[in-house]
Amino acid sequence: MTKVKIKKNDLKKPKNPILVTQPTLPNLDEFHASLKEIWASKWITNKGAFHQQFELELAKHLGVKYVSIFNNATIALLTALQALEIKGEVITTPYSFVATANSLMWNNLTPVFCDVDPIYGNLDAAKIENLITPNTTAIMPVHVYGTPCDVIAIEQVAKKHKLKVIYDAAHAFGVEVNNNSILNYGDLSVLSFHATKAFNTVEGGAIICHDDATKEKIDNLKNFGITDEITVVAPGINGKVNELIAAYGLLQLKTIDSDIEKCKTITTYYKEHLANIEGLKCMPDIKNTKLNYSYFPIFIDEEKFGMSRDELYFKLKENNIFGRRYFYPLITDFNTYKNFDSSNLPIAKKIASQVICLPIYAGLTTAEVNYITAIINS
Ligand code: T4K
Repeated sequence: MTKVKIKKNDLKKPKNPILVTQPTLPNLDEFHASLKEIWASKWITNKGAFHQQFELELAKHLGVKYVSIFNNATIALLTALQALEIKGEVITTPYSFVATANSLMWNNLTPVFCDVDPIYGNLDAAKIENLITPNTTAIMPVHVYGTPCDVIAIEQVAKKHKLKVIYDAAHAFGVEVNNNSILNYGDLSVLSFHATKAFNTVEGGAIICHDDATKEKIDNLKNFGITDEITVVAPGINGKVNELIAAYGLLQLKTIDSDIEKCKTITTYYKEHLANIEGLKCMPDIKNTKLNYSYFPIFIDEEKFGMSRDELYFKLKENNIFGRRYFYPLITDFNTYKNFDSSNLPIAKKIASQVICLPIYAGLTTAEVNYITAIINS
């Protein structure tokens, strides 16, 4: 095996910490111009002009029919479940951010945790059917790191058992398979626009749906369930987005494509410079798929690598590199979820013990990526 050659200069410790991610912010002058408009109109929230324009432009950009923007993805997930009137048990993944399972608990639903595939960490579609009971009503998979789930296999099992599918697509902004948005699969998909995501509106999220009746229902639910001045049709929530954030989001659409391109270049660089390291695996490329490259997970096999995942994680920290162990611990390892069955999750347990997400964001410099890979190689 040929390892990458390290030059002495590559190992020079940077002055500032290299964080796992860093948001791109819109041009401040342009944002200021939008703020001036908002100040003049005095319309600052509740479906203003920027809000409406942002939803339309997002739908166009993503190649989907309907977008309902939210103040964050967690509230959007709660609302998605409420909109489809999901009851009983929902099959989901333990290998995700805790918000996925929390959204089920907030709706008094029972999460049933299914194991994941060993390469990409997504819900293993072949293992869903075994977990279906008469109380199962839905599946909530996650396109973890923005890698598409096996949407066709999930659709087949859902159709067969008349289950709804709600994708937690928090990581999947702009992801496409065969030139079709991944958000067009399932009954609903939920995006996150948190500061740490590929596309950010500081905090934010969206539900993607495929018909106008569902869009209207979701819009009502995010506005307390109010349909007109004297009517409340359901115990909705406040999931609204204000005009400042909608204006910020509109500007973000200008730079998202070039940001994704930059992250793609960094991914290629990482893959080249971390190839041929015994016991370190990167995620393989996937054919006909457009990713957003907002995460770069590596998986450490302690025996072959000669160091445990945690040893490497802390070694990187000592060297000013702040990767993150997304998604460790597994959701089922949190105290809140200790009572749910986790006996059949060997793959999820294994990858959660091996993963480190390395820093990746549009502003990460070649010198920084060089330094990170040199430290790992050394
Ligand atoms: N479903 C999934 C699968 C998710 O991953 C998430 C969120 C959700 C649902 C829920 O979406 P939201 O309701 O949040 O829209 C972060 C995020 O807070 C969270 O949104 C995200 N997933 C999760 C994977 O990661 P932390 O605890 O890692 O964030 P924090 O504050 O440690 O930030 C990480 C790094 O990002 C920092 O080291 C530096 C950088 N950073 C962060 C912020 C907030 C910045 O440079 N600037 C910033 O403003 O949870």
